[in-house]
Amino acid sequence: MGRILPQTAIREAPRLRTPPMTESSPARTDRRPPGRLAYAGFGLVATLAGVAAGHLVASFLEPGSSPVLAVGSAVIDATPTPMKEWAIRTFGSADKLILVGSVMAGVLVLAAIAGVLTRRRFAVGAAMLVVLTAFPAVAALTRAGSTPLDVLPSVVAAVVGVAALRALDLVATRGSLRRRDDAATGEGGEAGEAPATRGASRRGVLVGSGVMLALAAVMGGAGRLVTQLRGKVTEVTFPTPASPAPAFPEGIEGRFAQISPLRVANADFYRVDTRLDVPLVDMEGWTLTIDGDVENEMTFTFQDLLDMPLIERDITLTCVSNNVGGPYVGGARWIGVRLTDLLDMAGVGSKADQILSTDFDGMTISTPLDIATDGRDAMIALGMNGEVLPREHGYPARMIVPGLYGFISATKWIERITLTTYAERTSYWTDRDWDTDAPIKPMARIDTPPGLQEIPSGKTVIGGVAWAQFDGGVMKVQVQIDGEGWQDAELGPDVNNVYWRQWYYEWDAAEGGHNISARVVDGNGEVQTDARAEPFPNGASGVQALIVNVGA
Ligand SMILES: Nc1nc2c(c(=O)[nH]1)N[C@H]1C(S)=C(S)[C@@H](COP(=O)(O)O)O[C@H]1N2
Ligand SMILES: [Mo]
Repeated sequence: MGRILPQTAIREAPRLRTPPMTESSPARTDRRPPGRLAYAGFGLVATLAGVAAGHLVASFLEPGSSPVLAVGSAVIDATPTPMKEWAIRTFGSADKLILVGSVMAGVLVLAAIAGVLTRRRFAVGAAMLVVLTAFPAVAALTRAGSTPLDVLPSVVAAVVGVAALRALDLVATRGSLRRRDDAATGEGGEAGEAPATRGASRRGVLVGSGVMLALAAVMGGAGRLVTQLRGKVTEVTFPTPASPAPAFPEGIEGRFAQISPLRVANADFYRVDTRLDVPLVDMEGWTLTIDGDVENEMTFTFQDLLDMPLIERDITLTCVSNNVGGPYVGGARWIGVRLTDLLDMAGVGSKADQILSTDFDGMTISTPLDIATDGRDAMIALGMNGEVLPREHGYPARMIVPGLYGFISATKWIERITLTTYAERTSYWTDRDWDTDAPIKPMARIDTPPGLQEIPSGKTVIGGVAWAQFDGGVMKVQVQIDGEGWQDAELGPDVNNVYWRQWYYEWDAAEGGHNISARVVDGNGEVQTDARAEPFPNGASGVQALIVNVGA
């Protein structure tokens, strides 16, 4: 800054248009050295190439150490709770996509600036690229459970990015040793007509950029493929459980297709966690350790757990971030080992009041010990709906505690259970001010009719799912139309009192706008509260209200 640069004759050179080139023209060069815009493009292309190379390398090591994912994860961890809530509320399950997109957009803007800086002085632009890749390196290294190797993808990204930038710069300035002097005059290189020797091969630049973009796409795609191939799980045939679940009843989704299926298929099950990638934990080599305030520290392999008496249970899992009427809830059949069987083998000491579970990556979840051991079927689940857990849902093992929101109970990719106290240790979400004890609040959800969409008048069905874990389960679901009296809905089959229940209400819809609400009444006759609460800090409450437009 502040350096006054001498003007050169180039700046005042007459503006001659380059004559149109023909295919046979020997001088197939555009003689103007590329301008800022072109260099911004070089920055983008080089950065994309670097990021893609880093992504590919990461796919062979730890996919989460891929530069963009590492930065994204760091952003997630650093995001204050209210903003996270806002993102989940505003973007729903697309929140992660939007996060990664924003990170990428930010990176590309900086990459373009780095490219423009390169035009004047290569070292400056290159240095900026290196600084840019230092962020993911630091992010990857500071992640819980990271290894020094996690820095490699960022290093590769930096090296490939700078090399690509250099290559594009060289192609652009081929034959010119003085270009940078010209460029240093400011606008000169852009507006002026340079002698042929300084000319850049526009075709060379375009071809070079195109090749690099193609390489970036191939590397990015290959990285995805490698991760997918590595994502294959080891199939397991589960032995007959010592304590099987009763036969599963047929839901009413066959009659009313808009109502959620009684059992949600693994591929359709909601997913909520702090990760941007799908963790690749191997069943081979995986162990579960129980330590802390116990008589015997114990470690189990997957086979050890499979050899224990297994329990099979139908349990509805719910997320504390679920809004009234929201999608983060689902019922499935879980198979695994009773948590208290494991705790009994380890021998819990007298001080502990918290089960602190840790996942493969060091992420922690705390569960109240008294609740997890009060007789409910808390379990280390090894299977979901008859198959091993999908990677998204915790393969090879996770905790499930009926009646508690997932954030204080449902640790996926679990590797350690530490018996400790709330005074001594805190966990990921409680560090972010969420409550330590949060039973799932009873709620009815309307799945049909869809809100904000016109339905034809006449006979129709209002329906959905409802849950009131413990508290005697779902006794009734009631529907209210246009503020009139609450009417009892018909209930689907009763699975158990920790499982959701389908419901429907036949309605003769008259033309016009209507206001529809639904609420659950639990087994103790307790009516779902209509007091509105946000998800933070212990779960949303309130009665869902829907406006339905009925056409002619
Ligand atoms: N390791 C790990 N386990 C986790 C989480 C997480 O972020 N990391 N999220 C929890 C939350 S908030 C919920 S609601 C459930 C969701 O489980 P699902 O994704 O299988 O539906 O997992 C829980 N277990
Ligand atoms: Mo959650």
